[in-house]
Amino acid sequence: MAIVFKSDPIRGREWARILAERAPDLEFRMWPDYGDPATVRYLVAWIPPRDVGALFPNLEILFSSGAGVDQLDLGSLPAHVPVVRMVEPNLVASMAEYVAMATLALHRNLVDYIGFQRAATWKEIRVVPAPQRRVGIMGLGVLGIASLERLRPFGFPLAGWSRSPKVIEGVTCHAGAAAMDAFLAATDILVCLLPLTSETRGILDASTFAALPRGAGLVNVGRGGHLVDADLIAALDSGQLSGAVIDVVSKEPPPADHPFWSHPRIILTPHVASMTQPATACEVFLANLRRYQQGLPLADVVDRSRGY
Ligand code: NDP
Ligand code: OXD
Repeated sequence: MAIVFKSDPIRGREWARILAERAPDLEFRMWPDYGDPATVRYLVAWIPPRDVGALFPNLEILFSSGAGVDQLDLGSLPAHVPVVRMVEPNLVASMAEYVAMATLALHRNLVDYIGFQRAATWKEIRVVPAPQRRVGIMGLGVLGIASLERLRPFGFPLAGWSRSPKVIEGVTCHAGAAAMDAFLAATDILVCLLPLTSETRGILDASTFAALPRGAGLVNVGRGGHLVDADLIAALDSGQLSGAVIDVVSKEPPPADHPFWSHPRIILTPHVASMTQPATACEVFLANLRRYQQGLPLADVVDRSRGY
């Protein structure tokens, strides 16, 4: 039974070592050395090969090596092959940690203080108590909920927005397009943790920014395609937004002349909010595979009709 790994090769070598110990029945092959394609049953990939169904005619499951699946062209994948996304404890924990870091950076005016330091200016900004800073998360999935839990001890009023209604203790939950403006109007720091779909592409645009209170902050850890870059720059330059922490951009890395590199009110990180860790990813992968091999339903299967 062969599994092909087509993602970061450094972490792939760790997968190979762990699976050799834990699952000797699986023959691990690293892309592009996939051997006899007819023997490949499972594929772990960030971007699968083109025409994967023709290349691996006996493929049974495609595992995304990340939590997001927008990088897969879901429509082009064989309809009978389930797509499983990566939900593993370290990936979830590191996202919650990053969201807490970014929220605190905006809350405690780090964007301003970095500028003041560069200008050798000793200047204080009055501290806003956390109970007066409302944090709203778009996307109440695995990562959105974990991030809210991590933020809870700081005392921010917390809110969230999702497609279907949710009840989360201590979080004001809004659902659906009709509720978006009310959610935004009561959000001082907006965090995007949505999947990128045809419904959410470009959702962080001028109209969304205009619906936020003046001076709000933005954290985008979803995907670059959620954000209309020029609208962010305009909102920052006009003061409608006071700062942004951006982890994902449409083209990664962005070109040298991209305004995010040098904008004084943007903190940019290179898509590192969260990372799949081989040890815990292998555990989750194996548990899921063993369930499947026993005829039980797979966990974390992507709903292709929703796109996430
Ligand atoms: P989930 O699938 O668990 O949750 C997605 C959430 O978004 C759900 O609450 C869903 O609503 C909501 N949603 C989807 N579409 C809409 C819509 N049209 N309107 C309102 N809400 C919507 O995803 P995860 O939490 O696991 O991951 C979220 C995203 O985070 C990933 O897709 C990926 O893009 C990004 N990510 C970024 C990383 C980074 O390092 N920067 C790392 C990992 C992931 P409902 O609950 O009603 O279905
Ligand atoms: C993911 C990512 O989706 O790293 O897991 O972006």
